[in-house]
Amino acid sequence: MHLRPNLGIDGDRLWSSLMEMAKIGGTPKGGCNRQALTPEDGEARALFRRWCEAAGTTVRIDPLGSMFARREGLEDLPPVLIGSHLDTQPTGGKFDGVLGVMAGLEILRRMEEAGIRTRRPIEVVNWTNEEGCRFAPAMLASAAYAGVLPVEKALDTRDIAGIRFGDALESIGIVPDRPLGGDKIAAYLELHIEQGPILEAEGKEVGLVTSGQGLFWYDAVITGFESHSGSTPMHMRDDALVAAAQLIEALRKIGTEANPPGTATVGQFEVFPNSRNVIPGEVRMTIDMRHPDPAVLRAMDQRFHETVAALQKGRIRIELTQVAATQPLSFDPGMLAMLREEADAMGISHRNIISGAGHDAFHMAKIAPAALIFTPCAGGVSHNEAESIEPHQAEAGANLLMRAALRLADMP
Ligand code: HGY
Ligand code: MN
Ligand code: MN
Repeated sequence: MHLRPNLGIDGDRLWSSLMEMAKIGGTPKGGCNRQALTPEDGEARALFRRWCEAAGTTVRIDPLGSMFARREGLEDLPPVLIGSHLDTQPTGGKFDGVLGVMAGLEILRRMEEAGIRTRRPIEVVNWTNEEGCRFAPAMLASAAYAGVLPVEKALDTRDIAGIRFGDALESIGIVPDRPLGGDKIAAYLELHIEQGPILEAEGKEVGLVTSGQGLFWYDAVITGFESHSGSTPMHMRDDALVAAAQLIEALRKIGTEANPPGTATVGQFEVFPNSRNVIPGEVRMTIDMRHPDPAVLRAMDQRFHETVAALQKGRIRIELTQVAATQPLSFDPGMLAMLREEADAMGISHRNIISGAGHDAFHMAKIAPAALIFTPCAGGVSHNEAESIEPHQAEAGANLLMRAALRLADMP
């Protein structure tokens, strides 16, 4: 067992890599628009590959484009994976996902320059399409890796413009050279910003995620009957937009009135024919419901379906397609205890926390001992160009991630 020098990451190098990566798809308001499999994502992947290869690792790509930067171990044992994602929301921030991938890269760089070789290999993963904004569901590639989403289904998903995932992969020159999933892994670690206000409000340096909310996603197509806005009497209408508005208000109540409250959101919305003097004949919208308790999430889902049924009057029809059904999950208590020990050894403040957002770690927890570490973020703001963290917060999180990774990678 190596007695490890009290190794710390290079916080300045981590921060400058974050700022460098943020330039790719950078927006005028200081955020990032680097959606999955766009040319910007392709540019970010090329930069990440260059950095990983310069840090002495080999980079392999799986059939869904996820990137695995591997540092060999002393023995050919199942690896420790450190992952997150480089794709962003259309008006995303600089740190959602990117912090975890850059922190993993920093660990590889630090090990290379310190000449550290752990028993087990360590692989840093950039998961394709974690956000789920361009292609649904979110966490698509880690779901396929964990065997909960068939790879063909993933390759056939289409974005709002009808572009197929598999074709988008090819369009940015991705050539897989590694099978999907498959080999056993020893453990999975992820560092991510909290995307909520708790750590900052309590002045805690890191959050140890005990469990994550479940999430149900639906696409809804609401059809009514198009007709003239001026000559159609109110009592003779089947207005798809009015039905959509009633469903949106019902969802707000479903989220608010759950006990304890959950979340319910309509994020994407399209009206057809979208003409000011035509009664809308069709609305396409997305539904995102979440709750940490499986029974309450089921009850929310039940109430949602009852609402949909009740709205189908006259010529109003509502067609639902479920695009995601991730159950609430709890993380491995042994991994949490290890993180607590390492955080205490570092003398950093921490608290247990539930994840409101979904993460690739949710799927990886199904196939290996997994842990998710949160850092504070300003005002809890995320999925917003104003998302921001402090360099010392990134450093503390990355140091805990490295201690955990080195300890796990040296386990017998
Ligand atoms: O939707 C989520 O929670 C994540 O941002 N993909
Ligand atoms: Mn994320
Ligand atoms: Mn996100």
